[in-house]
Amino acid sequence: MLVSLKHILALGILVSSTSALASTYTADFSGVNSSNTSYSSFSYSVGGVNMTMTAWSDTENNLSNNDTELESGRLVRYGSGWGVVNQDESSGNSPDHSMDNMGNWVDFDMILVSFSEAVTLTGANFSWLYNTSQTEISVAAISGAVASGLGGSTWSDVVNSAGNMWSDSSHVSNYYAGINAGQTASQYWLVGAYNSIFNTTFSGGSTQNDGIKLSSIDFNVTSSDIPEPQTALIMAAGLFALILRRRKQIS
Ligand SMILES: [Ca+2]
Ligand SMILES: [Ca+2]
Ligand SMILES: [Ca+2]
Ligand SMILES: [Ca+2]
Repeated sequence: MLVSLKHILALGILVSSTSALASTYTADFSGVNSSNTSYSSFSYSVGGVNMTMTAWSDTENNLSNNDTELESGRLVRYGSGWGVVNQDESSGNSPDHSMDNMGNWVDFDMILVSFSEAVTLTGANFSWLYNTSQTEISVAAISGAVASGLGGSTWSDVVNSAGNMWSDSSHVSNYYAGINAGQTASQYWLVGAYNSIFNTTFSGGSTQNDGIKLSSIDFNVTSSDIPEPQTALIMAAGLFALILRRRKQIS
């Protein structure tokens, strides 16, 4: 067996370049066969990453436009996507049973996705849209403290808290919205109907016409288990030393 230094170095470079890539996953909810079933929370798992989803909307206090504090709602399956039925809505009404910002009271529905490890959301797909040309979504990466304190907070509190790691909005085109969170990784993500309070770079969205049903989420995991380039090179050097020693022993 001829193993040259060149081969070992090539192996090292291959390992190091592979390890720099994040693992990409799609949480595809379209296969969840539970149409018209409502949940206070729903757990899902893909590629060893677990996630728990809950629904939130600013519906606390009176039935009015002044009900700005958050309380939990219901996740409801319609067809192959998730809608949100908040405390001021009834499940039979469309588009209220979607994840929306429409209705008598301007309540902004969002889903909190709690992951078992830090991830970076990169996109979301929708199985249904109220409006195919003017739909936007808002997304935020938040700390665990903010996630566990949503009840009684306002969306403004969430955006302005120190635990807001990243937030912005994006257009939905062909039932897909890209999420450009860069390198931001978090265990806790909010995804929901467009709310301009989350805008950072985004502008041009329109509210009170957004209703969506979430069918899948794309995310990256940059695992600490993946060897760093330096580690890979040290491993390659160790392997080279081992082979040299064996060749010496043979000769
Ligand atoms: Ca709703
Ligand atoms: Ca509504
Ligand atoms: Ca409200
Ligand atoms: Ca809109």
